[in-house]
Amino acid sequence: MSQQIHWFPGHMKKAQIEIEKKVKLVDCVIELLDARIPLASRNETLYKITQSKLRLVVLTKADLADEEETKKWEIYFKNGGSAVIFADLNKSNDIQNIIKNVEKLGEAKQQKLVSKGMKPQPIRAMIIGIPNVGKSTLINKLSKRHSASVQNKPGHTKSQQLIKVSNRFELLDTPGILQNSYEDKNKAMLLALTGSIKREILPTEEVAEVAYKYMREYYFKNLKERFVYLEENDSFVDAFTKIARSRGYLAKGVEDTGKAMEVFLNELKNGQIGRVSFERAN
Ligand SMILES: Nc1nc2c(ncn2[C@@H]2O[C@H](COP(=O)(O)OP(=O)(O)OP(=O)(O)O)[C@@H](O)[C@H]2O)c(=O)[nH]1
Ligand SMILES: [Mg+2]
Repeated sequence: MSQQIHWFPGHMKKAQIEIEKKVKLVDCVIELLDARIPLASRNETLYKITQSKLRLVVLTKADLADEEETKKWEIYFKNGGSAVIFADLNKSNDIQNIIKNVEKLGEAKQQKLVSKGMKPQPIRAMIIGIPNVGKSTLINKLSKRHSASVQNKPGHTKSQQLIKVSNRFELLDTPGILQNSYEDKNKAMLLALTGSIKREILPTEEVAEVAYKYMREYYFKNLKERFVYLEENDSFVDAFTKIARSRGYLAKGVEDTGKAMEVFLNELKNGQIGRVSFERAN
């Protein structure tokens, strides 16, 4: 596990410099983390740049994560001193909850201004997060103007914009940023599993093996529900041979396990193999 993964496109380096400048303009950061991998989806560089700001941690894609684990993660972040909520960004209640929590963080600023006889100012927030955690989705929902483009691909957003959410809440959009190297290959693996780095960066077979063994250990029920013919002691090779056979993926008459792995990883990423958390809270 000593191999390092380098993936840091030029526009991301530029964005990091941009964020360093813009962070001075905001009171608060809304840090989006993927609820399925709350630790691996935190960008430490971003975290450090924004450390002095008010922070709302939002565990996104909670609809795809294991509810029990998410509850534990919520406690974990609370214990670390952050305001934290989990959200399905496609649910309007959850969006309202985000707005409510950001406005709550802004109350102290408002009261301070009012007590000095000044006009209350909106809290200015910026969204931070690695690619694919839902930044554009959240901006779209908050602005209701569908001004930020949303796409299920890492590194899609490349520019920044300012959006007025309410009289009490202004928002600065920022693109996703990744660390330039991963000493921990497992972390890169987790980011590939959830779609925050391109999967081609790691060999499909390696990612599929890790994912399958993890699922077999923690979520065999989910596996069994989708692939009824799997048994708990199936080896990695046996399992994907069975999946390929059952789905009719054949190459020259032989089970195409590579195709089965690709499909498996896609279904896993999209929640078709049930709710899964890839990092455990304890
Ligand atoms: N199930 C689920 N899907 C979500 C949620 N939030 C976002 N998505 C989906 O995740 C994908 C990525 O969302 P984006 O909003 O484009 O993510 P982003 O952070 O802007 O990504 P970059 O622009 O690449 O940095 C899209 O397909 C969204 O529909 C969520 O809470 N639950
Ligand atoms: Mg985006």
